[in-house]
Amino acid sequence: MDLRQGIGLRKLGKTTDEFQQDLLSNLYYRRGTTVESASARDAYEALSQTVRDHLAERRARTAAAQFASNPRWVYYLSAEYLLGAQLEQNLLYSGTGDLAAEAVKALGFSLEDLEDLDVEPGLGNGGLGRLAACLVDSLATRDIPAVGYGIRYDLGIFRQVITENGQTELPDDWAFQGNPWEFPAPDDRQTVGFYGHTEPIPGSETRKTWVPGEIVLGEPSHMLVPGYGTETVNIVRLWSAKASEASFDLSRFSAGQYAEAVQEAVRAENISKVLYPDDSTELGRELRLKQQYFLVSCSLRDIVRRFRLRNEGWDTFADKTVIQLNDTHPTIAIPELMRLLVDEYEVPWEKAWEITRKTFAYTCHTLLPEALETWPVRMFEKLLPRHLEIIYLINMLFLREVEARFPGDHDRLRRMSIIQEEPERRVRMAHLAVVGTEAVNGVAELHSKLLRETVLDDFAALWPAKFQNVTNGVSPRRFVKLSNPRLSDLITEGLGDDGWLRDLERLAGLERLADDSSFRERWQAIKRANKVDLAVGDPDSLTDVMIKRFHEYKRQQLKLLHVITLYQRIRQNPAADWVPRTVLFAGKAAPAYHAAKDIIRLIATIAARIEADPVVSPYLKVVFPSNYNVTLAERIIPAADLSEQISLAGKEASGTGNMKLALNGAITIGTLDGANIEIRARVGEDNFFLFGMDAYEAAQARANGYHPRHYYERDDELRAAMDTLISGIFGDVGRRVAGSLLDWDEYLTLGDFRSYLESQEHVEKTWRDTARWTRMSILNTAHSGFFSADRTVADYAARIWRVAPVAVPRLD
Ligand code: F58
Repeated sequence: MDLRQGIGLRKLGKTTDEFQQDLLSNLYYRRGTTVESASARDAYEALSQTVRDHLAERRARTAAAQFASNPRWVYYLSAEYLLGAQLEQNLLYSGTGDLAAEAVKALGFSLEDLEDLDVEPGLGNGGLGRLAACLVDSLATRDIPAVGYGIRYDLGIFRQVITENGQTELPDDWAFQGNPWEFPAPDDRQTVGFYGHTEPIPGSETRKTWVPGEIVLGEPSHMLVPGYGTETVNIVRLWSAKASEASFDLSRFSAGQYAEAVQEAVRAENISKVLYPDDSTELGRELRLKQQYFLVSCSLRDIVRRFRLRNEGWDTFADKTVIQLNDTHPTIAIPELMRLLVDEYEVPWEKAWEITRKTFAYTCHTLLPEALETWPVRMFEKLLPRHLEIIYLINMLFLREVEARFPGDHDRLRRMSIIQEEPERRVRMAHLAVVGTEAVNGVAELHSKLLRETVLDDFAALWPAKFQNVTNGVSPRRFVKLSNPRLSDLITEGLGDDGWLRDLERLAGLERLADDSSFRERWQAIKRANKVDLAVGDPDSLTDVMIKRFHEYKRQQLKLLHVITLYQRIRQNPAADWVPRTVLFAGKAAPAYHAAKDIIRLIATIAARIEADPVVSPYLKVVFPSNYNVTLAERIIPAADLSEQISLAGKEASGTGNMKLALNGAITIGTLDGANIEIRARVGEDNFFLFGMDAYEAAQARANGYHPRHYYERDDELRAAMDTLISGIFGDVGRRVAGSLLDWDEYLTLGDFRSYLESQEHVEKTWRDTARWTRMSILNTAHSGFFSADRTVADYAARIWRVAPVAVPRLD
């Protein structure tokens, strides 16, 4: 029997009866219960295990096929993954949905009941974390041998509760009731060092011994990542920190000081306790740096372990390994690989550096200077003394290279150094990431261009070929098929088959149906039905959604000024023919980001005011559902008519919510920022509501001195909206928000106000012509095929990773 080929595996139920049998066996033998006494949770667990078995069997075959082909592996290193709920996805990807529905019905439950028990692991903040999840999905769908590495935080992104007082945060103990989707792999546990000191190795200039002062264990567990319409099942491997035995102070234990004895152990396990809820602004917390190194050290040792299974020499390491750094959070991997190669495996420094540079690639996700990570040299020195030495050496050799190219240009050396000197010495992680990688990419055309022209211009001058663009994408399975089943069915009917789910450009075939009035009516009826399901407002009103993290650069405050203006217009002229609107905001603010939390609170206050106003409330409603996450996004996106993408141009790296909404037939109102530009280019100018300054105009406006009062004084409606805030009728929070817009506002909100309002008037005019609106909606979907994460992964595979698919043979 050839176990490697999976021939020895138990046959899994492919008929309703067989599936039922498997489910019952899980109920009896794994849950230890009976049909009569099974709770919904028992049924959920047994079902999850049954579905998981189908994927596990494919996983076994995948591992065998991938190992046999000895490919170049893609290792995706990311501090965050927002995977979304697993049950529904895994039912779809394993093709067991119908079997499961029947089987659980016989137990007295519905699939929907059980799906409600499926908790999403919120192991990320926002776009960056969700992108990681979409990319691993597409890697598997494209049959690319890959492993995603991350941290298994005990507490994910906080649960948000919205009241009239704004946002409050509660802990997200997501795995409290267990997580049926993960496989612990304690045998692959790794040991991670921190602190301590280094010692020279006699006879070697570059090698050192690091003697850590603290040892922590990393225990992996993995979640299965199935591809869609293929056999491949990859994994995401998540690390949990565990105390090593050495961290229990045995002398204290035997002296009866139990609490003191375990203190160290508790400290060790805190490393993977909680996800930092920051978005785009960094706090220089040591625990966060510890998390980063913990992820990196465990993952690199695992990667090296996998490489060494084959007994190949280090010469082939980079041919068999590419490590993608999802932003700078895992950048310590660069000095860590150098340390492993030079100190532990005795590879000469030059050789090790060549291997390292060929192994890594770096994706940048921001343009905000304050979001570029730097760490105090002092903290680094204490926590990772050997890594700092290696960084110094990398920097010295790098600066020599710069000096050779630009002799005597001291200012350039200062700007490009990995070490920032003023006002305090810090390690610039983005510089380290550029120096230590073969490729650097931005996440949308404009973003990649601005990286080359501004933030990383000196590096682009030195190494122009290193800089690339890979525009983001999203999973059409999760964000169309699963979230919008009605629309998916109509698309499949319109195109003749469901091939679009693996080849999203085929949506272009819908174009010819945009002029078919009966197709349009069905399209529109689906949007309405989705709004009825969402149940936040009148399904016939224009559903205007702004769903994303709260950040001043994203300008929720601009949307709020629009809402206030609409409120005032309606009050002044209640009898006019108003377009009814439901404005939906959703999103979290970093708990310490007071300005963003003020905006949330102001929205909640104004929503209540409008609700209580009998004159305005028939036409305008503002809703703010709590706890925006992947699951909630999947409900809101299918119901959206209008997609708000209104960041100041030059600030949003890409956006991915913009893509999900366009794919679901929402029409964008947006600036020329991030991927909005590419969306507009594809769906067509006529099917996109454009407003505002472009990135160059915004930069110029800022350089020439932006004067918000200029706009305030010249625009009566703007002044009226601002004056209501200033008057204090919405409390101090209104005053504070208005104040920040009238002072120095980095995001030029008032400067774009009039253009935004005019564009919104254009929206309303268009909305009144239902046939025209629906046509635009269909064309948005039809021309958004480019924004599939499958295309993103194909781009990375061809241009950055240079990897090819490995097909996993089917069983029968
Ligand atoms: C986002 N970044 C970008 N960062 O803002 C967005 O434009 C882009 O579409 C997306 O990445 C994917 O490329 C983002 O989500 C974070 O959440 C970081 C979390 C860790 C601290 C710093 C911000």
